[in-house]
Amino acid sequence: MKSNSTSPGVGVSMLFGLLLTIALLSIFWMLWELTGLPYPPFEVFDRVAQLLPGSIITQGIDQMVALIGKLNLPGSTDATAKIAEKTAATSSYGIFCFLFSASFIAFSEKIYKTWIFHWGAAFGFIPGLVTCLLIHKFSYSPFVTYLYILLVFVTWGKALAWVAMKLNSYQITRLGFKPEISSTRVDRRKFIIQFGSAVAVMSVSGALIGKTFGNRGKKEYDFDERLWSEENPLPNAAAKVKAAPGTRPEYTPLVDHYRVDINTAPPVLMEDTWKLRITGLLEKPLEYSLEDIRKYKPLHQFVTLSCISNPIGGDLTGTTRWTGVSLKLFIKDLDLKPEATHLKLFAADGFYEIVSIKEISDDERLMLCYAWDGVPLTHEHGYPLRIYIPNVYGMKQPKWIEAIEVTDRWEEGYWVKRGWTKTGEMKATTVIDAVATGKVIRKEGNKPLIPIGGIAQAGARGISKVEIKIDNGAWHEAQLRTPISDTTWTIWRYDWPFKKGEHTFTVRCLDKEGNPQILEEKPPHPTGASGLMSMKKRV
Ligand SMILES: Nc1nc2c(c(=O)[nH]1)N[C@H]1C(S)=C(S)[C@@H](COP(=O)(O)O)O[C@H]1N2
Ligand SMILES: [Mo]
Repeated sequence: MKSNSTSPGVGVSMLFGLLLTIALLSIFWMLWELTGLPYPPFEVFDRVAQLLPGSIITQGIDQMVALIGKLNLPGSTDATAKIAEKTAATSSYGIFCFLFSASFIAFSEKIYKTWIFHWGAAFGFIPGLVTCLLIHKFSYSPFVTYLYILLVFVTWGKALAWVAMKLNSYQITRLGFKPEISSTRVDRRKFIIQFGSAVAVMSVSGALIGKTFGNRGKKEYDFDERLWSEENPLPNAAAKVKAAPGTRPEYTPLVDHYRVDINTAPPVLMEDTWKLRITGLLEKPLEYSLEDIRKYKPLHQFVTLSCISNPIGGDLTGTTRWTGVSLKLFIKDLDLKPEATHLKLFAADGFYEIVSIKEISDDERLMLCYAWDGVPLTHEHGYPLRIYIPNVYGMKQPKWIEAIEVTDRWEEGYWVKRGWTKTGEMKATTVIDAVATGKVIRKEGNKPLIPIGGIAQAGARGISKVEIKIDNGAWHEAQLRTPISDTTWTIWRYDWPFKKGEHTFTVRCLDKEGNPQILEEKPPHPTGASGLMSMKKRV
């Protein structure tokens, strides 16, 4: 049969490839919002990032944090980084699907003359399979998840075939795959407009439906209990030294706590199906529900958590009240074998870390934590269970823990394996949050003073001294506010008898063990940023 169809050219193929890709992604997006089924671009992006060598990822993170700092974008570093990740994930996955669908359409006339719907289904199956192989976080069972993805992709492949057929002006028969030239040639322009509008309507309404009805398996945690901080004063409420105006809140509002992890979208675990499985060197494997863990005497601790990627003066640090069970108490019930020395904690996103049992026995503060600020952890922050380890950066402290293996050896954790510090001990840092030029203090007969203030922290070592230098003058000791606890940051202030003009302010601190802050300027990789914060301001 001689074909007198006009096979779709490159431009038309690209246009339809794009439209079909938009349609595909908007269906995935909507169903993700509605049900919590995976949105493949995020999952594949995260998995590929995990499989790449650590150095590339580390550089990527460093550069992203640095770039966000430089661009001075509104909003917090972590939120901006997540938006950048989402955009990168969706566009790279989109490009893959686009190349795939556009080439299918472009070559449809030559290759897929017969059985085009079967070809389409087979073509859809391939990216579907690749996606399934890369997905590793499951809010539903793997079977349901794979079935869903393959189904969507096979249907998409058939839609590809249908479009190719229309564009080739093939006749659509009842069987649907007969490559005869239709007597009525498809008016391409009309088809483009119709199809384009259909996709536009579909993706806009899909996004709206998702936003309106979506709970993504309880994405946003609706706090049905009151936050602890709304009902209770902080333990140091009566402390004499008050923060200088403009200092960050001493207790971070829960919604503002920074978020850092390897997931574009956090794993969504459900209390009904979640269990903490404990295996390895114990008399017999055990399983705990969240309720079982909540039965232990709760331990409440005020904690400042910091990310090792936080540059000096950055916002990847926050303070809240953590509630959980002391690991020292918890492991008493595990019947550990005598040779047991370490716990390997596994998280739902593929993250893992190793904690020594000696450390647990020596320090009751290490805990498995299920609540922040009096309410269950949010999905972003590790629901249902995370660990707290004093004095180390967040990189050592898994969220979304679902299994513990009792072992007899130390191992490298997720980030250690990727070239970061083995110990992750927090470095002492001092930050200037405010030079409150608008809040001059005038006391009768005295020089007017400008309050300057910020935070200093040294993990669980505490801060014994903060000093500030203006221009090249002497170091002045700042006043320290009693911290909320031994494991939080300390607020400092210095009321400065100012001189007008432009000045440079530099701060440093001493931890309670007497170690001065490290002066050498270093980037976060591989052991955490060091150096003094310096800032210029016109007064
Ligand atoms: N499962 C899991 N836990 C994790 C991470 C992660 O990627 N996956 N990131 C860690 C890092 S690097 C930090 S800084 C803290 C941040 O905790 P937050 O997001 O609750 O502030 O979580 C830690 N725990
Ligand atoms: Mo981190």
